[in-house]
Amino acid sequence: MQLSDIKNPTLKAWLQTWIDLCTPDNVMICDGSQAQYDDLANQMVKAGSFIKLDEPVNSYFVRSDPGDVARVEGRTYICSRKKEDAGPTNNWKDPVEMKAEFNQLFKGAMKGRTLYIIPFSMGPIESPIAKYGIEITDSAYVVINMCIMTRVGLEVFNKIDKGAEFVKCVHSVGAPLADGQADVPWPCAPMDNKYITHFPETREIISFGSGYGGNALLGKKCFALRIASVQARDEGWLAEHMLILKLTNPAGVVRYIAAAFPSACGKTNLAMMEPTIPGWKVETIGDDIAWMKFGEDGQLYAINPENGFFGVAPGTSMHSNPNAMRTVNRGNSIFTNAAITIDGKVWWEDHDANPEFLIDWLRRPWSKGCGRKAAHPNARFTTPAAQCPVIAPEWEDPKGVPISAFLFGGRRKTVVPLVNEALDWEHGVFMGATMASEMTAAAVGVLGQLRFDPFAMLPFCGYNMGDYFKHWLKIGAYKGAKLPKIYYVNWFRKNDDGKWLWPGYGENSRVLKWIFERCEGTAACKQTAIGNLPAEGSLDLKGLKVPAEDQALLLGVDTEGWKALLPQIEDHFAKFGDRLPAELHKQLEALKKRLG
Ligand code: OXD
Ligand code: MN
Repeated sequence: MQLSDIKNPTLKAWLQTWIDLCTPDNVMICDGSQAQYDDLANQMVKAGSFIKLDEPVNSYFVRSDPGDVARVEGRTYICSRKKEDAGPTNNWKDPVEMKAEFNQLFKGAMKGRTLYIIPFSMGPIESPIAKYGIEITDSAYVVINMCIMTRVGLEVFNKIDKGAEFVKCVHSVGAPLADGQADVPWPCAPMDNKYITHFPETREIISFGSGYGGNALLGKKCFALRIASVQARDEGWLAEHMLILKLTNPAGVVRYIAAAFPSACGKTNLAMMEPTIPGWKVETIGDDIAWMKFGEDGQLYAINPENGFFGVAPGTSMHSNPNAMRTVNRGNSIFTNAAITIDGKVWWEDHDANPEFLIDWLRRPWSKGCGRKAAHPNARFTTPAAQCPVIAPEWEDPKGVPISAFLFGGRRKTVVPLVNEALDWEHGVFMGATMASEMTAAAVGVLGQLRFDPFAMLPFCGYNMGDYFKHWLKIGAYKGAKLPKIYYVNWFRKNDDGKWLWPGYGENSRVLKWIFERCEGTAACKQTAIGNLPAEGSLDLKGLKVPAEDQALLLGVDTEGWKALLPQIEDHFAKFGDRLPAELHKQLEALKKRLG
């Protein structure tokens, strides 16, 4: 397909404006075909950016620039017309000024490069919940990853021709090539010249200077969360940073659960887990993002808008996530910032292989016991969802799957129990609004620092988070709604000696079982000051050696610890000023009172 074949006048004019500004050497339309994908990957191998792996099949190894390894929240902006619409948790820039700056930055930015046009669908293309986008990029790495992570195809142009809305996504690595200048394996711009910007009113995304997934694969965080959260607010649905899993009990009864955890807190592991309790089955619908709309029956139906997994590699093993290992081992995957063995296989910390020597992600020789990490802690695999051995057969059902429960959680060494059921929807929204977690390597920042991350959406909400809380409350008031129950879970509790209290991974199925049985109305709970905790004996701990004193910490209320958290919650809420819904103040006061 040629540029001249594009008929839609709005699309044509928009593309032409960017082509004129960026002055690429070539323009190519991506059709999502295997032939195009292979061709681009081969070009990347020839250029020295990709290494083709011997194993798994059809897979590539790539190292980024050392300064371009994670999402850059400090360089991420919501360019709403009014600053207060971006809210206190987002960086803001005036949209007119930002566009003027981009007119300079993008001038000739793609010189020496190809401008790729990627038509993509978020969600199965025929789903009433799906949305479409067009990404312009000058990075073949981005094209290849978008082909795994989204549904790339020329049918999207037909949808746009028929009047479907599309999100305009523009990306450049921000590294034009002068005549005769040699390229580098991973072109990008310096940190203070990176911009990840969102224009919520006009549904546009413009990203400059980074090739890292969360900054450059614009279908993911930028569209499916930041822009989609605004669309969801305007249209009455939910776009959330949530995995979706299917849970089947031994009698064959199915329930679907969606769970919000901050980045690198185990969403992929939970979505693909192998339950340790006999007869229970977990299958995957999605591992990172859920889009949910009310069905006619009043239930919330969820789709996974993505087509692949962009998972954190370090820590992934046959122990922690055997199904993720099986998925990547089927090939067709991209490994970014892992280490490579002498015989051409990928490796990362906690990988099941035990090599003596490696070349690390910074191209340095590495030997076992040298004391350095071989892979970057945010090394990633990009792999097709369809090849996950536990992908649910209905994962692409256009109407989505009905959600029975929402889980919120994060990394909390102290205070927060293993599982806690919200007293009602409003209390559940309070739980989501007060979520906090210790920071991980998925974003540039201070590792381990506790930060409030409401609904795991702190870096991803495209508008004022006070209004976002209001939107969740409004969803709860939807006429005829059969609302999911809400739970707060914490797999990461430690004792005073720093030892994990809960084994996690497949054993988390015990918590899922309790939640399932709460939804069925068959498991007992005890009402406490903080919510409904499992009643004595109702959480299945059969065959698990968790000492009684650890159980008491995991399943009890640390009243003093909760009281100590209250001032922090007050400070957190104060940030939202009068945009914080009164219901959340009321919930905080009620919690204080219950704690005594
Ligand atoms: C991700 C993230 O890549 O949350 O999913 O950073
Ligand atoms: Mn994520």
